[in-house]
Amino acid sequence: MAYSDYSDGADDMPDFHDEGEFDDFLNDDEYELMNQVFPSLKEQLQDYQGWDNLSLKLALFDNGFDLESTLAELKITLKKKKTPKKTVAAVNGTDSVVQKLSDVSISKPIASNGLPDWLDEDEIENERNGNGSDDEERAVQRYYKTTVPTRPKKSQDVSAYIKSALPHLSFVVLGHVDAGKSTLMGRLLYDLKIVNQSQLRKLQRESETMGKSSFKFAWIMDQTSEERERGVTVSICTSHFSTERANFTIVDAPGHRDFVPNAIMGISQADMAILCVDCSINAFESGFDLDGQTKEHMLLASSLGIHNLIIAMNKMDNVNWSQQRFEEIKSKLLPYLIDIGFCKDNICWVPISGFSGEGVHKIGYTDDVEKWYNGPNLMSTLENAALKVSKENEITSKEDPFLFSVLEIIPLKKTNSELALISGKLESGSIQPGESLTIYPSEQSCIVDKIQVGSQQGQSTNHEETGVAIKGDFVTLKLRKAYPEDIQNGDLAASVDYPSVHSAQCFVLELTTFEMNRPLLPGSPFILFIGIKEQPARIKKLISLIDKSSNVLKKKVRHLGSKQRAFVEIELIEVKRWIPLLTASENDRLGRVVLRKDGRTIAAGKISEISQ
Ligand SMILES: Nc1nc2c(ncn2[C@@H]2O[C@H](COP(=O)(O)OP(=O)(O)OP(=O)(O)O)[C@@H](O)[C@H]2O)c(=O)[nH]1
Ligand SMILES: [Mg+2]
Repeated sequence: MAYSDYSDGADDMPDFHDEGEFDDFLNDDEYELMNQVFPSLKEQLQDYQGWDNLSLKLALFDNGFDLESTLAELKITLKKKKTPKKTVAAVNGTDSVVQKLSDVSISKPIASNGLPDWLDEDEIENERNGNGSDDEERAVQRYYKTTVPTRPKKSQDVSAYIKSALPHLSFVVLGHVDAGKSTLMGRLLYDLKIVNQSQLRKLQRESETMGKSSFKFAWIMDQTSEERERGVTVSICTSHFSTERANFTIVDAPGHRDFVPNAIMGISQADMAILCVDCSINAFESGFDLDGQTKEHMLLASSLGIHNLIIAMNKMDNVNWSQQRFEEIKSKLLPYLIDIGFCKDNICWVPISGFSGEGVHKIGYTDDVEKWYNGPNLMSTLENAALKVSKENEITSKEDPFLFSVLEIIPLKKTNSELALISGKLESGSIQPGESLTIYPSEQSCIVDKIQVGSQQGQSTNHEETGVAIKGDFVTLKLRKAYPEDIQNGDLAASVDYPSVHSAQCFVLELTTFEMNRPLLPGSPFILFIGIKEQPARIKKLISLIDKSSNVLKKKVRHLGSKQRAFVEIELIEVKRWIPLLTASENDRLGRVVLRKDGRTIAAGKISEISQ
């Protein structure tokens, strides 16, 4: 039957409520044809408004799937969009528009009493005077991209450095709201004397005044008035500290369901996770069952490439340090963790009370507890984990290319020296002062002048300069020949000869869906979380259903239901600023994404192919 024959019967067609219903109406041949012509039609109508997927598909159907005649017909009826005004300093055709996420605090500043102490004298003078360049908008051609690396100022042997340096571990603290995450981290910083007695007394007085004395340790991490009044963590709080055996970066995440996007940001910065579990009667159950965040946080951690877990079995004081309760929770939690991809040998279970301190660092277990638990306390477990992670890094850091996630841009007043201070995490490889890097998506090549341990903002015991930074380190880079106004949180820096940082609108994901209320269809919109960025996107095409080993099971896919795996083409929408993309085979952590819709995590995926 000729396709035009169908259009004759169009009068008999039912009313379709959505694209999915219409797809179901098509027979297999029509469906195949539709998938061939529909993407081109959509692309050619990008400059037009007033259409949706269903109306385009109906028009194609009416025109016997003929692209040219459908286009001609639609161009008469649809209105042309107004051309958007381009902002200057657009590189790659990218509009430099302030991204939504830059408003979200990713690390709370401690009271800043001046300028970074490692600017040169003349730079400090410029900062104080606000000297420097004019307000002229910068032109595209001022960005300079090179592919020829520069040599370090004082070249150091990276292997020898890795062997001699203390290991560094970053960990995110996850768990259901009120599980005691911030209290536990506050207690840890107090035990480590990063917070002293008089500071804690002050917090105690202030929290008592507000009738919230049980939050005195949590307030070490929860510093905004909103967080203190509500008694919940909202944004992530980063802190750096050192022990004799290792350097650490804490990322305290919020447990409340409204702030899951911030928890995702925290996970994307961490090497491993502590899951804080409230062992009180019924509390574990309400955090674990139904819509509790225990499961969602663990699913996110596993999907975003975290392999090592410490389960902080917290509030054991509330259950009289009962071994039976400890084992009961473990027996419910462990099968779930294994089911979502964690390995039993990579999970440590530590009984603690963050509030009273037993099992954290300074305060030991009572004799009664030692009768059934003889493992290390939380701090020793963290140090062991740091050694394990640094052993893994030893093999990889030296050979791998330099990749760096920008987490903060430290604001400077105007200078005329093309200077930028950026804090972030080394995701791969190493860097030394004197070496060059390119920042994406603005594609500006800069020279690293100095490297400082930790971040300028956030609480830290160590702001020393270093001659080398390696994978896993959190550092602040002082850059020359940089344009900080075109660097944003979530940008990516790579060695100048790194071949493949893309900024594409479409890419292919190897996707795993979770429990969903509605199936995913071509055109289904969602929010894509990638690193510390979030971006509206939609399903462009369901390519094939696959099994656990990524073997193709079925090529023609109309819907994707809960707990299925598929190759899926994704299209970014409402792009305000291009996102630098890497495939999961280029970098396992940076190539992972999470999909959320209506406040729920619906799927996770690895980028397998990026369209040019
Ligand atoms: N009994 C007891 N109470 C605790 C313990 N740890 C925390 N709490 C209490 O639990 C409440 C919540 O503590 P937070 O530290 O704010 O919990 P959180 O997990 O950080 O909460 P969100 O960040 O909002 O998800 C506070 O009243 C704490 O005093 C503990 O070990 N034992
Ligand atoms: Mg908290």
